[in-house]
Amino acid sequence: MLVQTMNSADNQIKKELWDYISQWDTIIIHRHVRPDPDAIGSQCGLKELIKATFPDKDVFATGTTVDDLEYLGKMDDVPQDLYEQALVIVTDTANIERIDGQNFRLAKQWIKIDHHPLDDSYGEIEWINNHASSCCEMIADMWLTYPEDIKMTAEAARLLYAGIVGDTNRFLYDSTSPYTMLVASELMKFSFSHTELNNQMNVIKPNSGKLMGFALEKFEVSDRGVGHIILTKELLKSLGLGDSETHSIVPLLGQIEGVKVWAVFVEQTEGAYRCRLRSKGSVINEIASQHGGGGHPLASGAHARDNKEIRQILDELTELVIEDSK
Ligand SMILES: [Mn+2]
Repeated sequence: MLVQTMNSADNQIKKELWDYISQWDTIIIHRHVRPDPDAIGSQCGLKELIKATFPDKDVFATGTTVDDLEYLGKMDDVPQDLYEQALVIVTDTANIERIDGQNFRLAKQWIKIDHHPLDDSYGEIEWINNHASSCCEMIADMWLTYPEDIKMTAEAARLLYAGIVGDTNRFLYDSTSPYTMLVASELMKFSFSHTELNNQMNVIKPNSGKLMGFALEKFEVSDRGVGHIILTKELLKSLGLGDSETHSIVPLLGQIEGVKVWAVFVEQTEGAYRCRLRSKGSVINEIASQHGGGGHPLASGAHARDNKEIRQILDELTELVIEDSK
């Protein structure tokens, strides 16, 4: 199979990385807290690829189990003493604090594979490609670059496909490139049901549907096109929802006419908020990093300690939109 990769400059690091992986008998794969399909897909997809290529290796995927994503993969129990002799690989995680499962610190060597702009540097080998739509795209790209060395399976293809669909919001986001489509097309050739997978990814729980209703009704958009909504702990409690179940309203709110940038604030501890920032054009990750967060130019996360900081973030977004419309 001959496929032109988008980033031939990092072919070297892919080779280095796979060679390095091949030297270890025990490999433990971590990913970020509050996982999404890309986190689980890249973690479990990579595990599948390594297991299929090297059946004798012990490969584990570890972290908190998320019931909603169990159709992608279950987490392994990893005895703490295994870490000493193990290689740790972390997928889809920009910051060391966001790694799920702190035992990774017990390992001697770490590898980082990520598509977020370089934030924290950690790991013996770091492979960062912020042109990739998703971490799953990167891992599939590694296979497409060295298809003779890496064995793809239907299950790995399903997992990697899920992460690409998840992180691109079904190939809608700006990060979707022609290469993303090529990778997805190659993965689709394996025998898994993409319709079944899409249906699983589309499922909305009744309470999440109610949250969507609430969000659409209460979402405020300024005449400058800055939208926001605040979800209090009390509201989420009344709907029986946790913070991790609030992500589905984020793309939804961006569909409302006139919205240029938008913020979804979710109350964490009393009066303090986690914030998801999205934009249709203005670059927002600088504002995010000024408020204890960071991320992609058009999709970032931040924190607001109180209502005053919420106001501040919204004011800064308004200034940004005004500046960009000049
Ligand atoms: Mn991702």
